[in-house]
Amino acid sequence: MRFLGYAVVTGAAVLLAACGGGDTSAESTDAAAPAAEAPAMDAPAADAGAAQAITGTIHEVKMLINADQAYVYEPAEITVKQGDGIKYVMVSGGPHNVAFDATLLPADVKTQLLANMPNQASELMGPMMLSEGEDYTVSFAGIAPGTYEFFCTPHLAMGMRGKVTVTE
Ligand SMILES: [Cu+2]
Repeated sequence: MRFLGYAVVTGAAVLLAACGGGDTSAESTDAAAPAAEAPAMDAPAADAGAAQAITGTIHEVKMLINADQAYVYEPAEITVKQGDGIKYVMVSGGPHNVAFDATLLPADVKTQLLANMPNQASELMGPMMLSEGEDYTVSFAGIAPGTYEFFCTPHLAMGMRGKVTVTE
């Protein structure tokens, strides 16, 4: 029985390109910001900014279990330019995913990441990847320069963490 199933759904990032908003730098609107963050858990910031598509390089970060039986992102630290993307690729030792801790992010970065991360399982948490070769791409377009930590939810306790530094 043959099964042509290898071309799994990997193109979610393409959908990000739909809402072309140009330069929506909403950073200097501090005048009218009541900071009354709605506690809505399931509202992915509909009014808070559109996804911005990757305009630069797509970097690859592997997710694997290494020879020391450690769960790692490889590389664990990466520098990208604003507008680049990171394609996280499941290699071994899954399930893995990519999640950001909202409490560690500046508000504007959180808002843009919420918009830029497709298929979130929950806030700022990408879907689980179980099969070798699965991937998940995050756009860092519109993300303010800085260093942001991410982690793998299933392996957080085992130290599976990474850092992305976004430069202009
Ligand atoms: Cu993991």
